Amino acid sequence: MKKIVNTLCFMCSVRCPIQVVVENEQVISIRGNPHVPAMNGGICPKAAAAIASLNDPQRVRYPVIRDGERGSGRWKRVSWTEALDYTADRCKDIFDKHGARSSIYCERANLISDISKSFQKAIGSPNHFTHDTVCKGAINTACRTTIGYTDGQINADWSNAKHVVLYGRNVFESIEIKAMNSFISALEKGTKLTYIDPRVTLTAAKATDYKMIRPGSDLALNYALMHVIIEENLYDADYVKRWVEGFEELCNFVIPYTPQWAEKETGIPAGEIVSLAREVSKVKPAAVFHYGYRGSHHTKETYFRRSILILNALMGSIESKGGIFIKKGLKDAGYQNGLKTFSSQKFPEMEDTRRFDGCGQDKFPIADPSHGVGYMLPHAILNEDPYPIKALFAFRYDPLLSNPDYNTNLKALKKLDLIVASDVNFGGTTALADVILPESFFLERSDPLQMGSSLKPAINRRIACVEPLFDTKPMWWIVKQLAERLGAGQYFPYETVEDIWNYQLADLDIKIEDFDETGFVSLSDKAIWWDRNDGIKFKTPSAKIEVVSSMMESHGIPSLPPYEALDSKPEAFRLMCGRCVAHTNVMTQNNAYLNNLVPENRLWINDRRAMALGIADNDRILVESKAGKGEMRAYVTDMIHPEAAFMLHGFGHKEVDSKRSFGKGLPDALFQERLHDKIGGSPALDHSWITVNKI
Ligand SMILES: Nc1nc2c(c(=O)[nH]1)N[C@H]1C(S)=C(S)[C@@H](COP(=O)(O)OP(=O)(O)OC[C@H]3O[C@@H](n4cnc5c(=O)[nH]c(N)nc54)[C@H](O)[C@@H]3O)O[C@H]1N2
Ligand SMILES: Nc1nc2c(c(=O)[nH]1)N[C@H]1C(S)=C(S)[C@@H](COP(=O)(O)OP(=O)(O)OC[C@H]3O[C@@H](n4cnc5c(=O)[nH]c(N)nc54)[C@H](O)[C@@H]3O)O[C@H]1N2
Ligand code: SF4
Ligand SMILES: [Mo]
Repeated sequence: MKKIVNTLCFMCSVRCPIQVVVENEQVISIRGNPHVPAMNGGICPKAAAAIASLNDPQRVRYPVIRDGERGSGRWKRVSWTEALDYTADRCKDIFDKHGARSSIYCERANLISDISKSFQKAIGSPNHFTHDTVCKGAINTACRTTIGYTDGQINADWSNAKHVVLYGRNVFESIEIKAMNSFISALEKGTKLTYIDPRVTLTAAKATDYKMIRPGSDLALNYALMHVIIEENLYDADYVKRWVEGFEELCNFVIPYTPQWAEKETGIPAGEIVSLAREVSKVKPAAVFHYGYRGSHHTKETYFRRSILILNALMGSIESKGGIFIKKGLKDAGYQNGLKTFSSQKFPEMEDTRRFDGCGQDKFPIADPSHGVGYMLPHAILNEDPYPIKALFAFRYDPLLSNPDYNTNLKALKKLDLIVASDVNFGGTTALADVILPESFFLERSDPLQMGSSLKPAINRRIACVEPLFDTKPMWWIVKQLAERLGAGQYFPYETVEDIWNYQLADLDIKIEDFDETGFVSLSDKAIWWDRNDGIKFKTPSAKIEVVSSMMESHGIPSLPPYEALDSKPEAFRLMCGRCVAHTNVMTQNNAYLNNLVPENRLWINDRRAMALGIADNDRILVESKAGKGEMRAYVTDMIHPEAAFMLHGFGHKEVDSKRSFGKGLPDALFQERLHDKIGGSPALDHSWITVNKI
């Protein structure tokens, strides 16, 4: 029997709407959900390879308890009851001695995050963080301090922009299908793309103009762009007058940052900086300086991301067609209520509300507690600061490989009394766990509904396409089972996913059957824009775009500190990391198809510098930094700035159960020092220096 299921992908965190064809209980093919025009029926290679992950015998197929040294790959198969009882008993012992606060729950933010946050609140621990903190913590902080929204609450109007400037936002390899499709059609209609990256990526190859910037110097470029825009009166004066707080301070601040000054710091000729400022200004407000995701993670990153938002403010492009828009939700679409959440229930008072990471508290006063500061995990464990951390729930998140400084992460994880992992694969941290509670693969499970805020908001549904192939369970079930055993089951008032859906929809006139035809319920046919003359609801204290941020200043953090020149080390390389089109972060390297496409990572180094070091393409090299050393292969190319080196993130897996990816390449985390953005707390993953030698 054949059936067609509209659901949501989870081969990466973008969660594209997909359509799955199932025949005789087997997934036959996957394509973009045709009911969503921007998907254009397309998916990326990783989604196509989901079928290989689904059927993979190397998945975590049933609950296991560790039966040897951490990481030895020796496991005892157990029933769900045994695994859950064991986990709860170990937790009770630990909580009796150290309190529930000694546990940390980390996860890749996803459709059950509302339930997992409720779990920590229900058991009495303030410690929860999501992958967002290591992905874009500084961007989030920049957005909240400048416009009062998080980066997740804004997006670029890719299809209507006339000029887009991307700083290492490698859209054509580090993919979001809907954005990419919209952008491709805009490019075909003549939209200009300026791409800035020390490395020539696929996006660079598609750009109208590409600038090979010196690594880490984007902030200098932006200050010079502002200098030109202000000096030549290229900004949108009406918009700035209405919406920008601190413009006068900005004008004074950028005086010294001339294009000639920036040329020395960035390597981009002054004349090119002037013409970029003029070119983009011509199409304002249909201009996007994209705030990015990952490129250029340095210790001053919050300032760099704020500078991007300020450039948009000068262009008048925030909440303008072809610019950046604020996502709209149920209330904007005329509904009285939102989706009902579990985390808004009343939970017992906590004995101690100090978080392990000091997020929103002493250490990172203005970082976002709903994301946390995951960077602090090894510090808190190793130094017992602010108190002993004994148990970790690593659910869909891999702190071993997804935090800088692999060796320190490993030491910290080994110090824990209990690691509970929930994964679909044997990942880096999962392989070190005491107990693994395997989740069903996304094609095998239904999840809570997703609010899809956007210009045209919708609610989306993931629904199971096939029955679980192995003895696995959805996370919302696992969490409830653990909560019940820890005496907190009452906060999870559901038995089935239908109960969860009905709970979420309780205050809305929407039925679950409404999702059956397309997989989503559209809440508005028309794009919802606020009036840019008077109706933009910025959420800062001044209700404006704050160049001088009251949130920062009130915590003694300067909004516009003088630029500090980058250090340089002629004998070393600045290590940058990133993704390729064939893999997702650290999770797909063992996928049979994707492993075949890109089996290992090599270190990109500039050809002239390689020649000086006697290194030829594909030679084995020794790479060293303050954090670690290892051997890998060189990729010698003229497509990278001489001061930079680059490696793909996600390789160097040492999990014995993941046989295809075992020992292939090295983790970027091995070389990344424990450095971070001082304000937002996200790791400065592109800041470390490495040396390279031929073996
Ligand atoms: N195929 C694929 N797509 C993905 C993902 C995936 O894993 N695989 N992951 C998703 C996720 S979680 C994210 S966060 C996004 C990431 O999306 P991007 O941020 O676009 O992705 P990265 O591949 O990390 O690219 C970072 C780029 O920044 C460049 N860079 C490094 N230092 C500097 C610098 O100082 N200045 C400038 N201008 N550039 C610099 C690097 O050379 C690299 O090309 O992609 C999403 N999409
Ligand atoms: N060194 C270094 N660190 C980084 C980055 C980097 O470039 N370099 N990039 C940062 C970025 S942008 C991000 S977004 C984060 C991502 O960090 P992570 O969230 O840790 O990475 P992922 O690869 O997305 O997935 C983590 C784990 O989730 C598991 N998983 C996947 N699907 C499921 C599922 O359906 N259920 C369950 N239970 N588990 C599942 C995977 O098998 C994997 O073990 O890492 C950040 N950290
Ligand atoms: S970008 Fe690819 S892997 Fe990620 S959700 Fe979309 S289709 Fe799936
Ligand atoms: Mo990310």
